[in-house]
Amino acid sequence: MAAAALLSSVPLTARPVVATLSHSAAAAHAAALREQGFTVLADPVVEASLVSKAAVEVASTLDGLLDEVGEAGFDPLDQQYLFHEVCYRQEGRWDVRRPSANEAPAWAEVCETARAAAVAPILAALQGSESGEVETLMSGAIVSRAAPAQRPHADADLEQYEIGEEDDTYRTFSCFVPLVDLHGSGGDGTQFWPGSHVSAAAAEAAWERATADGWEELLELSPGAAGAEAPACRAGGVVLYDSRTIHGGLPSRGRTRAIAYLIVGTGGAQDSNFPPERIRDGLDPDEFPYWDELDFVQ
Ligand SMILES: O=C(O)CCC(=O)C(=O)O
Repeated sequence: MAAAALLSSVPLTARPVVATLSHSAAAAHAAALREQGFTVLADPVVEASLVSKAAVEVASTLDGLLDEVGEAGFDPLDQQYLFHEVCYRQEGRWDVRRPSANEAPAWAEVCETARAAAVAPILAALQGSESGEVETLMSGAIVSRAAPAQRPHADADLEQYEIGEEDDTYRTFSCFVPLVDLHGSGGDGTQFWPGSHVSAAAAEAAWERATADGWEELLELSPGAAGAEAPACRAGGVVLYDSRTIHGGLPSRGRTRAIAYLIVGTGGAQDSNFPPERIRDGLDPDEFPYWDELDFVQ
């Protein structure tokens, strides 16, 4: 179903929302989330001017952090590091923790708007009267700059599959709000393996297929060849996925690609993607590997 058809055209004035979801649209997104593990609001939910301001805040936050990482004695581009403020897990792809709303007001507003306009109504439709509090667990941005394809993975741990099979409310979800247009399988967005979230066995099978020998070369030639879907989404739209779904970032296409995100949990499920150690904690830079020393990067 085209995402545009899932949006009603009722303008809201209280928040910088372009359109809000009707009940039937929320139900359709909930069904996609339940069956495929992800759903997409391909047209903007957040106003373009707010998206542009958030993109500037994300870029300046990352640049400031890279300076700090360098001042602390690390190589901000060539070493792998995981800090409370920023994780550099894979070359060219940073996970930046969102600073306070005072420091990055537009970024915070983008996340809050997506939560109110998309996440809350879709999760209410998904979990109905069983739904308890939708807790925001984390908020940040993924920025890729000349990144290779990301190894497909799930964000959930094994416990989440196990408890989640017994308890339909025990879930975490990521809400991505791209700050640039994502152009689908030929672009530099995120690809998902539909249906891989339903059990640990399904996730493992999809992961095996997705990371079979030569997966990176295959992806460069033909994204989606390994059974994945890479949805297009305009800047300010939403890609909402169940953390158990196998997914991975596509290679960068000669530009900076920023995606603001929030992670929410229901039924008491928790998630944290940043460690407690801070850039200025005095860790020894010599203990951190360089990219060319690493054979396997998840
Ligand atoms: O960069 C992307 O498109 C996805 C990022 C992601 O899944 C991650 O960093 O875990």
